[in-house]
Amino acid sequence: MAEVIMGFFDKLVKGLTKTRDNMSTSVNQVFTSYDKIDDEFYEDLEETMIMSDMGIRTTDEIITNLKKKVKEQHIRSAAECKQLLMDTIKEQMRVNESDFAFEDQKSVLLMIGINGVGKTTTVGKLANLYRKQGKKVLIAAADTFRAGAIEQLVVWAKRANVPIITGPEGGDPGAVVYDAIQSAKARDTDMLIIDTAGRLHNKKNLMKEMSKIFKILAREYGFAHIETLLVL
Ligand SMILES: Nc1nc2c(ncn2[C@@H]2O[C@H](COP(=O)(O)OP(=O)(O)O)[C@@H](O)[C@H]2O)c(=O)[nH]1
Ligand SMILES: [Mg+2]
Repeated sequence: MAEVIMGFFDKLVKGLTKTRDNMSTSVNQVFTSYDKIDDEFYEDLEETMIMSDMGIRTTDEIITNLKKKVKEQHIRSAAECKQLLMDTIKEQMRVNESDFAFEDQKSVLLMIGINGVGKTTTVGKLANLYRKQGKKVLIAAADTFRAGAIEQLVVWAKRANVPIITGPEGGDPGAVVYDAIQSAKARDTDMLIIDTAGRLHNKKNLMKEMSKIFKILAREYGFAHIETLLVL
């Protein structure tokens, strides 16, 4: 049983390498440290989940749902509560069918996230996936900031057999997006995938650049659905 549970937590945070070990070990520790379910147990669990980067709001929702279930099902031992927690987290993570509706209409995928998280790689993989599904895909290399970023994306575009719009290194990403939109219209593109430079929210000029990209998209390509993908 312990193995199954560990396996579940491992799967849950797969990819979040930093979180994975921390989360599965520490959450399991909470369950083994308490016999009874009391306020202290919930507090400890909540704290552990927040410390594992589950996010305060998500943790709060999960704990609230968990408490409700524990009450309804008259659960008393912490061990029994563990399965309930897993079920609750699973429910919380369920993705709605409508969340992927953008795949069936003219869409823009805007890849954002900090440096080195895998934005460019994801652009390449998604481009390949959608092209294989028979969609007309176009890539825009709007990361003009990092040296080598454009060439890296050109390689991915070639591999995926998808056209790409680039601009000069150090150039205006807004201009690349503008060109890409014109090209997408001319080609009747289904999926325009925009790679952007990694940025932190506290870098003012890079955030300004992002709002400019949004403005251009709204003005020039207003009929397309814009899906922002935050790569973590
Ligand atoms: N292990 C692993 N490495 C990845 C993954 N995605 C990207 N990488 C690697 O992480 C590094 C940064 O990826 P990149 O796509 O350039 O990140 P970006 O800066 O966000 O565009 C590269 O060396 C990639 O090969 C992934 O899913 N798993
Ligand atoms: Mg990149």
